Amino acid sequence: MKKFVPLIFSLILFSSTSFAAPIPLRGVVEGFYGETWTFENRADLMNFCRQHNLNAYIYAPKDDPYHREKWRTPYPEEKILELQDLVDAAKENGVRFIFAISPGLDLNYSGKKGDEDFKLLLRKIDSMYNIGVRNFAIFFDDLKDSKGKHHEDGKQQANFLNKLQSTLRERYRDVETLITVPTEYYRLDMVNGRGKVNSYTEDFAANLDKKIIVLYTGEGVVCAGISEEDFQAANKIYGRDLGIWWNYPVNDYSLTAGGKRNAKLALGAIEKLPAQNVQAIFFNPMSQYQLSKIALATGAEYANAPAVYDAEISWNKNIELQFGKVADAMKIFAIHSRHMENNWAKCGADDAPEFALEAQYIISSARAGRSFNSTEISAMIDNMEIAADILLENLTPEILAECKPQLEQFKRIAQADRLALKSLQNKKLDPQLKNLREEISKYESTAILSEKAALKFIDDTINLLDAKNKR
Ligand code: LOG
Repeated sequence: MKKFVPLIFSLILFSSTSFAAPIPLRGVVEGFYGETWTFENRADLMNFCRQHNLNAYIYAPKDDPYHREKWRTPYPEEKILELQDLVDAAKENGVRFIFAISPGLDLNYSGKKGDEDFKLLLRKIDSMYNIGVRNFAIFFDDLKDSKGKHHEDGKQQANFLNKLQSTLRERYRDVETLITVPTEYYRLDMVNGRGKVNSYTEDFAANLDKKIIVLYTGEGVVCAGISEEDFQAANKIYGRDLGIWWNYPVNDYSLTAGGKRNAKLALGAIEKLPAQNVQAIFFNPMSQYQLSKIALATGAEYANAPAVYDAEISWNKNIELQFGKVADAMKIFAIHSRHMENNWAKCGADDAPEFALEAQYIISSARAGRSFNSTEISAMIDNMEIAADILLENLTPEILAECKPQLEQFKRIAQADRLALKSLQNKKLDPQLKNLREEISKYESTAILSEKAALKFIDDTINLLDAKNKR
């Protein structure tokens, strides 16, 4: 009997590794454009990572000049001290602190200038090693010119990384494997229209040391999901299992006409990611730190058990954990602000699908001149306004600072929805509705939400009743 115990154990172990094992490297990449997180945010994140069993953080804020634009310039002393605190906090919480440099804008790969740049890069890495960093990443993303073309040589980049990897190994025995993001970092950019792999990617993949971890973002930069097939197709191109840089809940591309970033909050769950063979996953968050925690907490659950992860259950649970008494109000708000979409990006579940369905039913009934039942939508609208008020009154100042414009906009939208419903019931446009819609437009330079649900209901109503009035 005794003999069977280890056998049973290894069977259990085996099945758990294949079905519910965590992704080995899992965490957050602070990799967005615009206002960076504060050092307090980052220190708090280390704690959050421990609580949610995330084990890595990549420091790669695009707008830290010393990370990208002025990558050659050493950090000033006070920044080094701040980073030192962070590295210590990471260690205390069991989080790998991965320091990334993005030198691609003007890096020289060869000749005398190449040697010089290599030395300067090592100098930067040394300064981080001295404060305890043992993990490094070199990123080559976003090097396209205004015509959308890049001029990178895949072989040159790969050799550069290989040389850095071997130099670091010789210099420091305890530095871990490099992580990189290639210049063609999403699958549809790696291949031409006929599906043939581009020469850059072919050269980069063929020459890069097999141990170096390569991150990619899926089929596109910001995409709705990565199916098992998508993932296998990308792995095939690279001849290795890729890691994932997941662009949700990042919202730096949610630009308004006024050029402001972060107008829409991504408050949904992480969803639609592969369940098998993922070796590394990093979630790129919003500049709004506290509110990124909803998606990040769900992402942590995914990363710890990809095969059994359920986005909706996780989303509900984590909002309850994070928002306690105001969780119900938060859910009502967040469901209207989770889908991110523009002409090149699409991610996150649809906003308020139940509202959208009800609204569609009412609009089509009204258009056909049929009567309709408005009990459901009426209750939803009331709850939206109540939720906005509860949150405006009860959220902590720090969280409120991240979403006040959006909450106020939510309230305006709810009020306009009520007027829209009334107009449809009376078969006559309430004169206030257009004013309210203009007011909402005015604030759209800072706050966007529910474009295809609660906001659409207002526009659909105006279009319908305006057209009727004109006839
Ligand atoms: C950037 C990233 C940015 C994100 C979303 C990668 C690898 N790089 O288009 O810094 O936050 O998209 O806008 C990116 O995703 N490039």
